[in-house]
Amino acid sequence: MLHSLSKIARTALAAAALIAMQTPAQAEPHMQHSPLVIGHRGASGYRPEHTLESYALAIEQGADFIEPDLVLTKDKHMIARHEPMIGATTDVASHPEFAGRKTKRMVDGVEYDDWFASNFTLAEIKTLRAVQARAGRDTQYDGLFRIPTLDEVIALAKSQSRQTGRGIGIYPEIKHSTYHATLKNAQGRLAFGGHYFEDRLLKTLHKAYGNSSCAPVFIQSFEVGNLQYLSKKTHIRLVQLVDADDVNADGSLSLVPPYRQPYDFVVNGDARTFGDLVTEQGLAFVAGYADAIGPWKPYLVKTVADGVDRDGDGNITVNDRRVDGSTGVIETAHDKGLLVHTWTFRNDAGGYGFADPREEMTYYFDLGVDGLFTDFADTGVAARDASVNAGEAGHLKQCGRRHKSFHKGRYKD
Ligand SMILES: [Ca+2]
Ligand SMILES: [Ca+2]
Repeated sequence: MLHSLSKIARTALAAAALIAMQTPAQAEPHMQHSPLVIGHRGASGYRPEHTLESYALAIEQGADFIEPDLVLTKDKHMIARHEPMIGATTDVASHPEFAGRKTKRMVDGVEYDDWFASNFTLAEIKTLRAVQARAGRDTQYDGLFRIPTLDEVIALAKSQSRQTGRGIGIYPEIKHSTYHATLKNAQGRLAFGGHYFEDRLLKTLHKAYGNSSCAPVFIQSFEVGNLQYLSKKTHIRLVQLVDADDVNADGSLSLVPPYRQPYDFVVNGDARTFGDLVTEQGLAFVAGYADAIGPWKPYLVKTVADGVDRDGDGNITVNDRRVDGSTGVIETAHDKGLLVHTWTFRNDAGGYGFADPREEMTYYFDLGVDGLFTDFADTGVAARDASVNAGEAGHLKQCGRRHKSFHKGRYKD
């Protein structure tokens, strides 16, 4: 009897532990099948990018995910910045105590004369304030907001999830993996070393969310080798970003360095370009290690500059381009079991083929993208709500067993 009771108790404990393990995933209401609105650098159309205030506004506007880009400080903390260079997005230039830190350095084959995050401790970074980096946007918040760590972004997403009753996901990007892995300090030794960044990120994410494909997290990168490395170490969903330099008049992509290839391909002598990653063969390759592909939007929708002033404003701009429809990348990616998340949608720039940013985003949602990045989350939410795909059960369950069995690549076992 005692033995039997203790067995029951053990079973109950095991069941309770299982429920406890499953609870975080089950409690994430953002795992609906409606396509996702991802707050690009927060609500960066309205606030200085990559600040807690920018992320909080994106959440308030209805974003499902907030997007911290990550770089490393001298003392190996992950902070939210779009580049290792911090001159354009902070007030560092107005700090005389840091004037001597300005230096020239190569990042992915391009030389920059700037201040670099890895030459600053986190305590020093915290003395800086963010500024609006894009011309034409509101500068009234310049100098007010601090630079957040990833831990602070996670804490915000979790507290806002509780307050709003919506699960707010995070979408961290590992910036310049190869650069960070090979960066040397003043003593000539590796500042961080190979895969320090990836290992540190996983440690933080697994602690915060667990090692699960149902974690409200996507990890993204423009490089390939780091995602392949991560795919062997985590179930958290991975996103292969696909860049280009520009879009040609005929709608084809312009592939000019440093936007021609993933930088680890450049270093390793792999001749494949970003464009090669979205062919049928390329997408099958990506499906072997990633859950989603994140191509720049002209890879998904072909637009042609044919000289017609479609919006009738007297100027020929990218907004006037003729929209020729899907390139087929969305459909092929879905066939390979990949989600498709695309970027970047801005009310104030780059509306290839569209003068109205809401109409542009609705068009992509209607075509079947599973999510998109926008600087203007409020417009993104309105665009999704206007889409035929809003709130419908998607063709892909976004996590869990069905998700795994669906995959022809990464989860085919
Ligand atoms: Ca990013
Ligand atoms: Ca026009």
